[in-house]
Amino acid sequence: MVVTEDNNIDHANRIEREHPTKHKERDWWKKSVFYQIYPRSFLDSNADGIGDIAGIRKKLDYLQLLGVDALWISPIFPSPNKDFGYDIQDYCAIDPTFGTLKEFDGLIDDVHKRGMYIVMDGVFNHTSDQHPWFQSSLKKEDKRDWYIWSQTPNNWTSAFGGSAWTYAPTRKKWYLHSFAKEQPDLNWDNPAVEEAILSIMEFWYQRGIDGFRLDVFNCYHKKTGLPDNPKRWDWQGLIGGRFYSYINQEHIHDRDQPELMGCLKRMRALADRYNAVLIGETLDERLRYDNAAQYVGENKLHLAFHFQLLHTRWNPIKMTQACRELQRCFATTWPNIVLSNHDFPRQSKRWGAAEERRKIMAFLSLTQKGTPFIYYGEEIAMQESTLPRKQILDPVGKRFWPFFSGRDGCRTPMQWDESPFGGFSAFEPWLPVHRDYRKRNVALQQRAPLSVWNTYRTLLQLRRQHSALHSGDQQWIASPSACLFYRRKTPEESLVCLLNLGNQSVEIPNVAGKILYHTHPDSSNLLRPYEGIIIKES
Ligand code: TEU
Ligand code: CA
Repeated sequence: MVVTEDNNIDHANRIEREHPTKHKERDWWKKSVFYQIYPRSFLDSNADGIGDIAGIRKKLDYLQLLGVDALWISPIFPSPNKDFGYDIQDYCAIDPTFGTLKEFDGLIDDVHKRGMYIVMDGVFNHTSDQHPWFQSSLKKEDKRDWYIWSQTPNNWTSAFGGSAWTYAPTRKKWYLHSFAKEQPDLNWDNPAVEEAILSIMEFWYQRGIDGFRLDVFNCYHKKTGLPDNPKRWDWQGLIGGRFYSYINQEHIHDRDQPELMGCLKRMRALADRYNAVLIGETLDERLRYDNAAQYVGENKLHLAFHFQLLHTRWNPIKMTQACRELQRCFATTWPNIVLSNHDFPRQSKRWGAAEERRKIMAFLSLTQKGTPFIYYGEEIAMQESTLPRKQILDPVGKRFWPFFSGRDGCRTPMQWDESPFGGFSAFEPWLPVHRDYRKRNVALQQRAPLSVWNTYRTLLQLRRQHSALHSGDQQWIASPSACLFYRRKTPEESLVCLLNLGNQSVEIPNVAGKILYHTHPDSSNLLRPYEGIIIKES
């Protein structure tokens, strides 16, 4: 366990800090726009090439100016970094690379002073193999039943490729890991595990955080008896060999077990005491988002990621369908709109370099009903990096290159300005800054009125000013297939949003009212390719 003096400070200072729920409005998470920070890559304050908490604190003015409301910070807990923080060694401390607990308390306060919120990454399906719990389990000490051990491995496969089982000679048994072998799965059927995790969550709630993003929460429980998963044929399993072994079975026994509902209920009850939000990430290679939707609602999660749109290639018909599907899945709860994160190639790679596509997608994500998530760097349309093999750090990329070169490409340092290393650090960063940083950076885009950055900023301001955009219902209006037309409505106001993802101009429907916003610099009688318009109905 990595413990610094600061991490050891007694909790007296937190008592003097604001009561954790004081600043919060009910349902704050519905109105908020979240911004995901990958902390290693946001801003390095001490020139070691790795982003840190002090760096985030320096950029809070920036985030406030951009106009986001809440931050989700990828893991900052002590970690051997086999999966860059998603392998946690101590849940109640801060990795010294990122700073100290005291600095993190300072970050919480700074965020709250600005009327913003902060959410941590809860990686509770598995720990690091260096976590004292696993070390104790390995030695068959008191935590012996905290992980999943078996005399013989079954056929389950790891999401990172190959068998999900690794042999531990000390116990003469195999342990389960749904991801890397350094990420053993906790045994959630053991009530002591749930109790420990809940108290960790409370530790952070008491320090003032506003919620958790729950990493692969649908993997927590496993079917009793650990039966084999049925085989499934998927042609993609032929490409990339072992990596894709994961998709060649039906994951019916290693995920989505009924015990999960009880667990979520208890997690929610705790979160409610702090008016904290729970945002779940489901693991599902088949992208069945009605599956994610079942975990959202009363006694369950507030939000669950819906990655269908993110996984759709640039095809206006499929993309508009994905939006309808999203609204349908969460019609009685609340949708979440996510276009990028730290696991998938950036939009520029998936959807082409044209900036007008970034702008229309910003429009789509910030004007529909739901809670939007913006991944750092997308507000300047950062490009995906392609790294040579020897620079690949992501374990998935290392293992499966050249079939899959991993996730480093979307995790490169934030491009702040044109100074060396993009203003991210005074020292060579842990991953190289994308070579276009002199042409693409925050400073330049802030000065260019029609930049992607200014499009985000304007839309974020509008969203704040208009309750219909952040809280209204969404009603579909008939539209050509490459377009989405919808009305956002509260008792006070009604806004009609029109957007065209296609490459043909279409007629603008007859709406009585005045234009509140349009993505294009000039107006036209037609809705042009990649154009978005908001009309305030009279
Ligand atoms: O991700 C879940 C996950 O398995 C995929 O998104 C993953 O990136 C893919 O299978 C491999 O390409 C979560 C985290 O977001 C991810 O960063 C972690 O690596 C993973 O869980 C394990 O904690
Ligand atoms: Ca640093």
